[in-house]
Amino acid sequence: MPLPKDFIWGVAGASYQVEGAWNEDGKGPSIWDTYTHWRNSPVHNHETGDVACDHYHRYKEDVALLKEMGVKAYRFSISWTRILPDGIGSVNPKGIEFYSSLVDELIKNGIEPMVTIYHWDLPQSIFDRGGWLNPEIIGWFENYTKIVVEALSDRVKYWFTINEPQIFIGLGCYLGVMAPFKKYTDGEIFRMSKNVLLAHGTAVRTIRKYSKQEAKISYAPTGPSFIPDNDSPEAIEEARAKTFAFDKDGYVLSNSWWSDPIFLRKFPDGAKEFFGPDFSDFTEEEWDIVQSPLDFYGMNIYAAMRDLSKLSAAEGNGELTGEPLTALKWTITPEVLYWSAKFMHERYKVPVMITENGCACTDSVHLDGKVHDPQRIDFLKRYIREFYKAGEDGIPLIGYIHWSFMDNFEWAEGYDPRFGLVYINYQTQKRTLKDSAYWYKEVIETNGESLWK
Ligand code: PNW
Repeated sequence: MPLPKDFIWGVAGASYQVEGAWNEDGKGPSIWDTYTHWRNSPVHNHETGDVACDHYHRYKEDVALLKEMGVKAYRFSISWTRILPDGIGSVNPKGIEFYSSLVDELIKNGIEPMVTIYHWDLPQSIFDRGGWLNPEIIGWFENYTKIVVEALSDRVKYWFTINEPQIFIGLGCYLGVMAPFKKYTDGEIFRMSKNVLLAHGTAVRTIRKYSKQEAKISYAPTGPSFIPDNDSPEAIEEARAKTFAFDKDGYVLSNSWWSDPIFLRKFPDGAKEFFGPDFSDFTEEEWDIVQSPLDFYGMNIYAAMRDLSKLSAAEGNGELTGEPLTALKWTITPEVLYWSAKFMHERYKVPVMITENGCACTDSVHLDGKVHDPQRIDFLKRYIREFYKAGEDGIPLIGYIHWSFMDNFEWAEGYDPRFGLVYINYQTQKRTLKDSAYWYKEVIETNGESLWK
């Protein structure tokens, strides 16, 4: 059976991207609040998450939509500054109340809540104290995690510590194209990375210690995934090697930079030499924390990387001429779900869950009042079939979580890219299920069998 009977079909979102209510009921500011309000904000059209999908006020309506779609799980993130307005110090009861009510509503409707503790909305006051560069953040994150686990773990079983360190450190602090839109040196990125890894591991231990039920824990990394050019063992080996390469120019975006420490108790080969005097190893005690066992491997995955050196036709950005692209111009490469599931499982030896996958399309409400999105249906059918094939090859697969539940604030790109199965009219907040939502419903009902018709 390629997909087990209890395979988890879900959808995802994240606090800053959907909630709105940015300063309501005692919520403190995060770096995304600060930088989107900045007069030099680099975000598309100076858009902000102030209102977003107004999910904070409409969560009951939204859970009803999840139910209508038949999803089994909803992956959402907690806003640190709703719980702790200053990141540390006193707890905001209204923040706890919101997430507790959301969890109740999900459970009442038979939907498994899955919590991401950190999806990039760092408290501004913690950023002011040095953010991820300050080792005290490990204890602050531990304290925040403990509060959330104590409040929700009687009903929440699935936890993700952090979402995509590749992006919040890599794109946020290395390339500087996401909040805090700042470029740090390699030495600083090295220290930040160690703090992130220790905060992650400490959070895993905190969840295990305080959870009121047996928890299932992972994190949700992304990273450059390569697919073989052909079926030969050499091509497969090459793709595998590139997927885990410590790339000097893009190490912070890589898979191995984050997952080798967590699963293999080591920095990737080449790291020590690259950082030189900036390198300092973890102590054995710290390695124990970083390597705290996880129950499965979460993968946020959208497109395969290309080997630029092999693309004679390619100039610049390395796309093949006329290659199929999504509305964000990400390449459509379905096999990436097959190969990544295989490569990650072989290396890290745990079952695999797709924690994000999907595409941006230029959706609109058609004259008949519906949102027809055949491109998304075709995209998903191709991608999920490949994941299914990995199951047929014996890779243990435990879930597929689509990004995203509804259209939302796509970070620096603002509201243009629409990733949702639910269309949002941002002027009226009217929600409309897209054709793909009904298509997904059938995939869920048949546990994937309808993918093949
Ligand atoms: C993920 N890339 O981010 C995030 O987890 C989501 O919050 C986001 O909305 C979603 O994917 C769609 O972008 C990524 O440049 C951002 O390769 C950028 C990349 C990958 C993932």
